[in-house]
Amino acid sequence: MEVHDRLTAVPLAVFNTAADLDHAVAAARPLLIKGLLVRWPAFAAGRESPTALNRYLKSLDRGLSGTVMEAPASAEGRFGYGRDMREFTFSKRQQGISETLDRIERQMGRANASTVAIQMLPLATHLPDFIAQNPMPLLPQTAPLLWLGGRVRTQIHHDRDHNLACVLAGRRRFVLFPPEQVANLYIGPIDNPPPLSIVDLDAPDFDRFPRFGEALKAAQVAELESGDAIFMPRHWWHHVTSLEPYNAMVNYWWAHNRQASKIRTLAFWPRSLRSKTCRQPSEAIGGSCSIRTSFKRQAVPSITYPRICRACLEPVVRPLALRSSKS
Ligand SMILES: O=C(O)CCC(=O)C(=O)O
Repeated sequence: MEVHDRLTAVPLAVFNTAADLDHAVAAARPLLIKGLLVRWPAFAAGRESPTALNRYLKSLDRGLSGTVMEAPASAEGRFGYGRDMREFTFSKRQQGISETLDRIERQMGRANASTVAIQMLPLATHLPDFIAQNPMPLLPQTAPLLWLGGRVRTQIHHDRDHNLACVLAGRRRFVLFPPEQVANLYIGPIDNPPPLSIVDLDAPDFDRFPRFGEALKAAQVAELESGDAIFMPRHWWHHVTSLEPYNAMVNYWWAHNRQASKIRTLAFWPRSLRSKTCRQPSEAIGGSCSIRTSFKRQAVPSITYPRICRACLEPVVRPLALRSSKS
């Protein structure tokens, strides 16, 4: 039995109006919405074949290059930290969208192929006609982003906005953890965004990461087929597995109030740092900080943050530093 087989399912919901989505936001609980996209031409093309969806997307391409991620075959689709937590398993390059779609299709089923993916591509700039042809009445003011690629495994992370993620082709498994599970997820360096968990969800090492078992007790899972969508409230941690050789999704990120969202995000980090202590508080403000993690007792090497992202962390680190210098 695999780890995700033991998890609680994300509850099902029917969304007809923007008000339904507002209720979900207020409840701050994830929901699975089946068949939300069935009227979209992009869904019909995705149902037909990868070639048909690629053909449709290429017909909308305005010729701008976009960010393309690529991980070597040895990473087995895992988009996360490399050996050194300052590096990732994947690289990023600017490339043409149509040529990348062709490349992703060519990689399907090829032995020892690297995993190529378009992630977070703003459709408003790159394929603007997609938006009118595939409208999302639940979020009429929000522009979607495109995620398309092979069997990608996106490591556990969180985002600061609410998310409506909609599968156009293939299948995607989402494993979600409530925000407060941060203490059990073993998050890596926060100055290397987005901070990711260092635990491999597919093969967790419970000797190194004993508290991850607690996180799994609170986790929820949903497997989306083409046409399905998932609502993820902001700050919910998530791991996403693209399950087919070709997978496509659009997502909508939104926050009702950007400023409030930023403040909430800043207020969030002290909770995750609560059980960590700054060894050199004065340096924490200046730029270099070594934060002893709470994992130390479990014989996990402490994570060193070599360069704190000062602008985003100062409001968080300064109170910790002051508290620590008084004691
Ligand atoms: O689909 C993926 O691989 C990642 C998606 C994701 O992280 C998101 O929608 O926030």
